[in-house]
Amino acid sequence: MIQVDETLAASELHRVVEEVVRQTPVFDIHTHLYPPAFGGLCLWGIDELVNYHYLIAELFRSSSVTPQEFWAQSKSRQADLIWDALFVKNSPLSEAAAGVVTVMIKLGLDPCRPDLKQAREYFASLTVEQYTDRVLEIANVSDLVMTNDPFNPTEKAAWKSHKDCPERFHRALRMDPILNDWEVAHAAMAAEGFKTHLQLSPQISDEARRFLDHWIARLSPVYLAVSLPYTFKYPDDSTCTRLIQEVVIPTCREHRIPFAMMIGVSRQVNPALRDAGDSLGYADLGSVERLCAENPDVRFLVTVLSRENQHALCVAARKFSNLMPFGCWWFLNNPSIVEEITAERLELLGSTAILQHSDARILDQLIYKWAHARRAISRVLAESYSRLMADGYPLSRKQIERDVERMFSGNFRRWAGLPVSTGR
Ligand code: HDL
Ligand code: ZN
Repeated sequence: MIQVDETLAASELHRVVEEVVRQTPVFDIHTHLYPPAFGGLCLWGIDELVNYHYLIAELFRSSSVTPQEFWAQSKSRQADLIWDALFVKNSPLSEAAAGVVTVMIKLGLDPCRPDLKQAREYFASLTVEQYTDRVLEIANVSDLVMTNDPFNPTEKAAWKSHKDCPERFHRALRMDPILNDWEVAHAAMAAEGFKTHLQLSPQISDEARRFLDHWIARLSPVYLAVSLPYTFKYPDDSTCTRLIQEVVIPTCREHRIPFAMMIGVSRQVNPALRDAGDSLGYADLGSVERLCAENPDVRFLVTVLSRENQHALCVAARKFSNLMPFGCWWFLNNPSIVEEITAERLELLGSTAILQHSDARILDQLIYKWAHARRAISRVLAESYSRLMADGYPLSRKQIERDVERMFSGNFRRWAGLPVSTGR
């Protein structure tokens, strides 16, 4: 007897969608996280969580503290200032503040305390190894991708000393200096013994490729990544264009790994805020279309920082099947915009996009970033299915499970050439 999968009743749709989205493990394809063995690079606990740069930016709107005064304080004193301004004297209404509340409540901590004493005692009782397993379990994250910057001295030292990196912590080779600041990048490579030079030539491009090959052998990255300013144009007469054509694309082609472009940053509009000092701009997506058209055998992962660009990215992905849109990045990772972007992706791309990544910098953030993302995605997905059912479509739970698994992990696994789970 062939198992006929039960057709869902409209009345149970929202409950089933919420349950499937909650129960489906996610492959988090862009984070700034590190495994416990990486020591100080692995950020966790309440003082790091409250010192997220999103909250630092918000502190200066809710207190008279100046950036200069703030940066002069210790990490715990900084956390106290943020806690008092954003969580005691005001309601944690922003997404970043609400996220801290979600984490605390899911860990059984009281988010209404006048200080961080209880939370600090809780984290003091844990090891980072225990906490890492706990967070990944609560967030239902099966795998995550790191951001590995070979130009960061601390990171370089960690890889040279062969720190333990569990398989579920996949690597991404981040190349910002190469494409955005060749003057700095070529000098750093030369200091490592690569025969690079400010003036590009075929020989210099070969040396830059040798540098990437060296780090690909060390990291086995699932993709090459770069964040690009909103002014990014391709092609033009810039060093960036030449390096994409002569170094990055040939490397992706040879190693058969995707090229991830995160486009739209307006770096350091307010340098006094440090990591919190970046803004955004509207980017030229024609540049992405031209790259995809020129390189049909290369797989591209693209996310953009401008809300308006996200719609254009969906249209571009309809034109090029080697273009994979991903995530609701940075200033877009707010429930109202996640719902809008998810709806336009389902309407324009069906289940073929990667709906979200966390961009978590602190381990604890996985708990809230994925709880909030799942809530927004469930709402929109249920709405899409309910329209189908209203037209008489006989939807089953198994279809929902298949669709969510594809958007939460299968699309990326196939894009990165990783084993795809055999399904349920
Ligand atoms: O360039 C990036 O990877 C961005 O995600 C930046 O790290 C940004 O500061 C950030 O944390 N966004 O969430
Ligand atoms: Zn990031």
